Amino acid sequence: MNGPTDRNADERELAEFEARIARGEKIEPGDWMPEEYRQQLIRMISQHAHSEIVGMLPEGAWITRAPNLRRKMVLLAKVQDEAGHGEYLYHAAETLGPTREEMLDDLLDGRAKYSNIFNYPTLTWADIGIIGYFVDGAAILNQTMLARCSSYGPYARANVRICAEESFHMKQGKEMVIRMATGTAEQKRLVQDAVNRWWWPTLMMFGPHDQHSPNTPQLVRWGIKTRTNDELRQTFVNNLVPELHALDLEIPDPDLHYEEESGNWIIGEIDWDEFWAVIHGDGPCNEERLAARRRAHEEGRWVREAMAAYAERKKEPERA
Ligand code: BYC
Repeated sequence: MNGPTDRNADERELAEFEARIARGEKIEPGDWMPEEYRQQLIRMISQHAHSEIVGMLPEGAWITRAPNLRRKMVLLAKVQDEAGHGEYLYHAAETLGPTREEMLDDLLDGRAKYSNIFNYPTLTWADIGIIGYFVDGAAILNQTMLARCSSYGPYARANVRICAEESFHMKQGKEMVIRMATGTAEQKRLVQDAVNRWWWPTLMMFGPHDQHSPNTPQLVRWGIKTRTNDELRQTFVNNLVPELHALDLEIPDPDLHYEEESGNWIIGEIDWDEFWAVIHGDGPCNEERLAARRRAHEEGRWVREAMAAYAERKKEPERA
């Protein structure tokens, strides 16, 4: 049990830690940090890493069906970038203690969460445009905040690189949506159908309403998040609605309206039952996504074993 002297020392460390955050300093690996801060970061960064590598799957399914070589090359590059984002993020999380193997086991055993959005199917080519435009657009808003403000150095720096690449991803998706929305009647129909299916799940990406978000107060207190789930969601809606109207695309929300006094587009109620079901493993594609990750992990086993054997051999003294 901690005596009064230990408690005073802990309080002094906590006060100094919070003062560093208030001064805008970054916390670096090895610095003193409260255990809850470390655990919150492991939770958030590992979920983010899992989202990147699971997020490769719905788009990866369309690489062989891209309509031309240019689109195929762009999509390949995007999916490869996402693998890279997973790399930066697993490395950032490893600085806090867990190994990559432990984090991957949590994902493959179904214990870890990853973004709700990747549990929906990509039914048509238009979905690839909408993922870039909506999903990467939502991700950029959230990750720009984390890049600028997250108090943990390795996570903030990983997000700087991720955002640079996400901005290219978003632009290629937006360009596809503009081309399809202003193309043939069939292209317009496909893109409208994709908007209808992806609108609500994208809004859920920002997380539950602030009053139902248990983690936000602690994350804001320690400078990991600087804007709440509802604030970011509102900014996203305000940016996107006029753009969709300009493309003559309908938004599947009969309650959507503009509020003069706040200058906000106000959305109808999100189906939170759907959100909670999806993030607890019961969405349209959860089983399929985890099965694909497990298969990839098994199929890559020989590569990991070969690399480990090679590293062992390199340690041996040179044979004459
Ligand atoms: N999906 O207290 P709350 C990408 C969970 S990848 C699933 O508000 P917090 C991309 C939450 O974890 C984008 N679960 O949480 C990749 C918590 O459960 P636990 C991924 C969600 O942390 C490939 C519970 O609900 N981005 O862009 O304050 C291709 C209560 O939530 C979700 C990141 O991961 C969700 N959407 O806020 C293309 C960014 N929302 O853990 C694109 C980093 C909430 O207590 N993460 N939950 O059991 C964050 O910014 C925050 O963690 C969140 C949630 C805003 C997501």
